[in-house]
Parts: sequence; structure tokens; C-alpha cells
Amino acid sequence: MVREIINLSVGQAGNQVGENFWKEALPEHGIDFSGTYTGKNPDVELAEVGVYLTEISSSSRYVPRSVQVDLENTVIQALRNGPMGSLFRPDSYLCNVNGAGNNWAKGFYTEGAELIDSILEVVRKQAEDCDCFQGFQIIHSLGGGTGAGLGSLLLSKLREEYPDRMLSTFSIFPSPKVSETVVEPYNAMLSIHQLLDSSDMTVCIDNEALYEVANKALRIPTPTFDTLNGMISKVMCGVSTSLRFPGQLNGDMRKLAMNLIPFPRLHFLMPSYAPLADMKSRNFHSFKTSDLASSLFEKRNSLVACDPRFGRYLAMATIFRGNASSYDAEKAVQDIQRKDSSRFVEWIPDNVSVSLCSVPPVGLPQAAVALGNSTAIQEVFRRNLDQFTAMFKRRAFLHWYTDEGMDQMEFTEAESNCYDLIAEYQQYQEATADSIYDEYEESQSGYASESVAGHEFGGGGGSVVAASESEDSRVGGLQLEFDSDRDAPSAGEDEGGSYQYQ
Ligand SMILES: Nc1nc2c(ncn2[C@@H]2O[C@H](COP(=O)(O)OP(=O)(O)OP(=O)(O)O)[C@@H](O)[C@H]2O)c(=O)[nH]1
Ligand SMILES: [Mg+2]
Repeated sequence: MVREIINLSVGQAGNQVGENFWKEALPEHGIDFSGTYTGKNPDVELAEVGVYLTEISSSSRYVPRSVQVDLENTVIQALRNGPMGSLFRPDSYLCNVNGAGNNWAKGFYTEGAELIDSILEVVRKQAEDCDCFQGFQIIHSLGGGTGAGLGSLLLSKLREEYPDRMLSTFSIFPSPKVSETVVEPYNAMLSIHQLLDSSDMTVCIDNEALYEVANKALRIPTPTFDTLNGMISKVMCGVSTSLRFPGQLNGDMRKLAMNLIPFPRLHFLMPSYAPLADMKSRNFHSFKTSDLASSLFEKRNSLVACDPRFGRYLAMATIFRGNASSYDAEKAVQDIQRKDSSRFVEWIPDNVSVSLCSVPPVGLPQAAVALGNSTAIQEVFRRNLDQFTAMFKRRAFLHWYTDEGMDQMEFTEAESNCYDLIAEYQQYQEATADSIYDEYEESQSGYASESVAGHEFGGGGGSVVAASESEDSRVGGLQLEFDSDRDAPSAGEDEGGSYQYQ
């Protein structure tokens, strides 16, 4: 039975990336922008099409199971007037006119709170029409007011109303290279705080990394959002192949999360994609399975600006698209694991899965995509924490948030939650099979003395972590010094350049 997903696109980035996702995904199912099936291979294309699309039998059309939300109307208006405007259900567009003006508090507490009931109403209707609803996918940015603030509110409301359904997000992390709005680190930090609690699985997409890829691999000096979104949609399509096509490993969101997320808080995944090259040089690119596989482990193919070589993989899912043989794919991945075994934690055996999807992305004979759960991702949280703390220690721009009724405490809590998360990643990066076993023993004796039975190992990612602050910590070659009173850290530079506002 098909297990349905509801997509929610929130805010400007959410809707623009969402539009690109549908533009890329529909042709893979042989469906045109009016929702009509024009493909030639229905056994493959239509077998699981119901996961993301609803079939309207009266008009023989397929309609995305999607809700488009924004607190201003320009982006939604453009989507409506665009090539796919008539594809979505008319009641699935929800917007206000005022906008959240880059203010997370407006999205979460004031403007967004006014729209939330209408959104939930539409979502409820779509969920009720499903036979075997598996969960939600939210696309949003973390740097603005709507995607970040209202996106977070939506997430927490959905968690309340659908506690047993999967909640996954595609979350776009801000970068000063792409946007110069100074309060983005505040909005991102407040969002991360919410994602930690409410999301089951977050695929991180980092504008910093996208900018670098566009610059270096695609050789575009000043990339536009269109360029960045084109890459994001390729990755989104890649990672969702296992959900959209029949007979795949990790065939639903829960299975995918189950294999990738060993501790509930460490659910921030790093996507990578190969080949990343401009269309002109496509013919010169290698599509050999072993080359595609090794690219997936490279920094330059990652959509998050951190170097996987400086962390360790807790788990990883690789997907090879096109006509790769399973022998070649398995062997390529095994070779990498054998050669570079220190890059994978030894206490989770067989932590890289390999799956194959015979349908390649449109326009390419073959491609590979991966979702890695790597401790190296702490670098992106550090970067944001850095930028956040620099402003927060002087309470700069805070009145915009407190004027909307927000308490400063929420900022402090978000900051310390992020510190804890970084410490957790660091702890598992350093953990050996022996230390993990010792912690297990300790936690078991603790539970035994409290006469609590039936707990799983470690009780989750956070429970075994004591230190939430690290002084003079080194992560991924990025030197960060934290004053003991959590004053502004002084950021070093990595290859990507300095993280400074202009
Ligand atoms: N990759 C990508 N990033 C985007 C896009 N649009 C905006 N961003 C980034 O998203 C952040 C700003 O968030 P937006 O999505 O524009 O804001 P919003 O959610 O509409 O919220 P408000 O406009 O403040 O109400 C910045 O970091 C931008 O660089 C897009 O189409 N693609
Ligand atoms: Mg906006």
C-alpha cells in the first residue's frame, strides 16, 4: 500500500525550492506540469506515484499533495502565475500580505500565529484523504521570518497533532555569502532549537556550500537563487527516490530515519551529490560508479559547508541512480570504507547502506546521492553559533524580537541547546567501541538503581553528555575559542573564507 507524504513549502525559500522540486520530480514520473501522465513506463513511474501525488480520477490528473504558505504574497503569486500554477489545489495556497520582515518572532508568535489555524485546517483535510499517511516534509529556510518562525510553529503544532507520524524537514541554513540580512543567525539559532525538539529528520542544505559549488564546480561567479535551487531540487529528488519508486531499500521515511539516526537529537543529515558539474562540461565528466561513490564523501560534493574528513560518519545512505550494477556500487562503497575506516565510527558496523534506482535524473545517464549522518556537521552549528553570539552578547537587534513579546530567555536556551548539540557530536566523534560500552554499562546500572526497566541504550543522544561547553575546541580544522562566560568566540577561517558580515 502506498504511504502518503504531505509536502509543506513555507516562506520564500520554501516555495521557490518547492517549485523546483516539483519541476524536477514530476518528469521522473512521466507527469507534465498540468498533472497529466505522458510517460511510457507506468509500471515504474506510477507504482509509487501516490506517495507525493493524489490521483484525481475524474480528470485523470495527478496533483501534488502539498500546501504552500507565506506571510507575504509575492512569491506565492509568482508560483500561481508560473508554469505549475494550476497544478496545485486552489485551497492549498495560504498567504498574508504583511510578511514577517526577517523576524522569527513575527513568524512564530504574531503574524504566523494568526495564519496557523487555517494552515492546519488544509493540512488536516489532505491528511484525512490519505489511506496510509506516513508523515510530513517541510521545505523552509532558517534565516528569514516566515520559513524559520512560522515553519517552526507549524512543526511544533504538527508534532502535537500527529505525534506518531514522521516529521522531516529540508532546512536551508543561511550564509552571509548569499544574503546580508544581519539577524539571520538569530532566526537560524531559534529554528535549530525548535528542530531539535520537533523534527525527526532534518536534511541540512547550506547556502554557504551551494554558493561555493556554484562558484567552483559550475563556474558561475554570482549565482542566483535559481542556480542554487536547481542543485537543491536534484538532491531532494535523489534522496527521495527510495520513497518514490518501488522496491527500494529505505522505502519509507521511518525506515530511512531508522537506519540513519542512532540518537534522536543527532538527526541533522548532510546531503552530497555527484556529479556536480555544469551542463557544458557534462560530457567530460566521469559517470563511473567508483568515481561517483568516492565523490559522495568529498567536501566539494557536499551541500553543507563542512569537511566530512574532519568528522566521522555515524551512518550513511547512498543511492545510485541509472544503470549502475549493485556489485559495482557495493564494492565501490566497501572499498572506501575499508581504505578510510577511521572516517566511520567502528561501533556501528555496516553503517553505510547502498541502494539502486534504475531511473536516472532527467538529463543525466547516471548520478549518485547520499545522506550522511556525520559528526562533521557540528561545523555548521559552530559557524552559526559564532555569528549569533557575536551579536547576542551585546543584545544587538534584540528589541525587534522582544517587541513581539519574546523573552530573552528563549535566546539563551537556544544558544545553550546548540552548545549541547555540538558537544554531543564531538563526544560521539571521539567515542570508541570501549567508551560506548562503558557508558552503556553506566547507564544500565543507573537505571537499575532507579528500578526502571526497558530503556534503550543511552536514552538518546543527549542523555550521556555532560559537558555543554568546550574551551578552545577544535573542530574540522576550524579553530574556535570560547570565553568561559560564553562571550563572542573568535572565528578562524577555513578554506571557504571568513564568516564575516560586510
Ligand atoms: N537556496 C535558497 N535560499 C533562499 C531562497 N530565498 C531565500 N533564501 C535564503 O533564505 C533566507 C531568507 O529567508 P526567506 O525564505 O527569504 O524568508 P521568508 O521565510 O520568506 O521570511 P520573511 O520574508 O522574513 O517573512 C536567506 O538566508 C536567503 O539567502 C531561495 O530561493 N533559495
Ligand atoms: Mg518572505
